[in-house]
Amino acid sequence: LGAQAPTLVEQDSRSGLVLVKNPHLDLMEEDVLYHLDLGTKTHNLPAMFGDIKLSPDTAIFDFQFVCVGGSPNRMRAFAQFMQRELGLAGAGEDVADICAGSDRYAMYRAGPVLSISHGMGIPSISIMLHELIKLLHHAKCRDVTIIRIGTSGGLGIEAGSVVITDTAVDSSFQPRFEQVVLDDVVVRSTELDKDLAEELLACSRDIPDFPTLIGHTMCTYDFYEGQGRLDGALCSFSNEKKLEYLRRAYDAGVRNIEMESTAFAALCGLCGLKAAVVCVALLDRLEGDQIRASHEVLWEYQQRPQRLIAAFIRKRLGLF
Ligand code: R2B
Ligand code: URA
Repeated sequence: LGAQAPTLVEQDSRSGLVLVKNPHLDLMEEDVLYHLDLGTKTHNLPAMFGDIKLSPDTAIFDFQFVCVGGSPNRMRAFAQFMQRELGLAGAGEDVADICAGSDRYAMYRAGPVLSISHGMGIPSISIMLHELIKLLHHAKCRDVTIIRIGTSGGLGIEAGSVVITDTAVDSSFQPRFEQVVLDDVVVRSTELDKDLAEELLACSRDIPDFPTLIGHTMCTYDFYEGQGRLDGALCSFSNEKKLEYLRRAYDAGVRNIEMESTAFAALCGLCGLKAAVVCVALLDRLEGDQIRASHEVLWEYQQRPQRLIAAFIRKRLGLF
């Protein structure tokens, strides 16, 4: 799978730099990151995104954490939460949207943490990731760890559980992502970083208030028919067929279902970025299709991946 696919970009294993392996980019005088409203001529990307100091007394941290998630508001709240968690100057104040000139995506920075929204579905996250990876390359960022924090439908697990993905699989439970390139279908591997998943699971043991587990995550192209829901505008299958499919998914190791993980794993993997997917389950799909929990309950569920990632980042930075 991955070995046959062309490597477009990769993080250099010695320098830790993100290297863009697209020969065309070198020939371009300027790179406009259109959907982020950033560019190599209009912005000083190394100054905006380079190494940072947490405080005047601490060393420069030569690594960055990039966190991505679907909703712009949630990713702003996450940046504010990280500002407080890391004791950064300006904690409690509003954070500025680095992509304010574009209403496609929102991006916030809290010290060594970049928090970016990616919208819903594979096409939306793919566009964002191409531009984000080029941004990390232009800014000369090193040793980047990238984590998707999101929501999902659980499979045979309690609502509110947090799933750390070991492998992202497609609707046939295969660890692959198919990208159409010109008129070819290129198959890419969706393997994620196993050590990172274990490190995250170890962090979860310090947070006893919700269950956290490692499992496969199924990624679909649709929320309704694509996830076997009976409550869309169209439905051509019975409740029995739906449950038979979801039980097969469970038996194949799938513990949650969402809409971005295969593309995220494939792109980040080819780029050599260490990547993880951490999603809370909003419901158990073996019990129903509609998300009926109150706003308060859903809001608290969505904090859970954020709390786990905050614990992980604090630990990595030596701030216990
Ligand atoms: C999880 O939640 C969204 C759909 O409600 C989608 O972006 C996903 O992956
Ligand atoms: N997101 C999904 O993609 N599916 C769900 O069931 C819930 C959230």
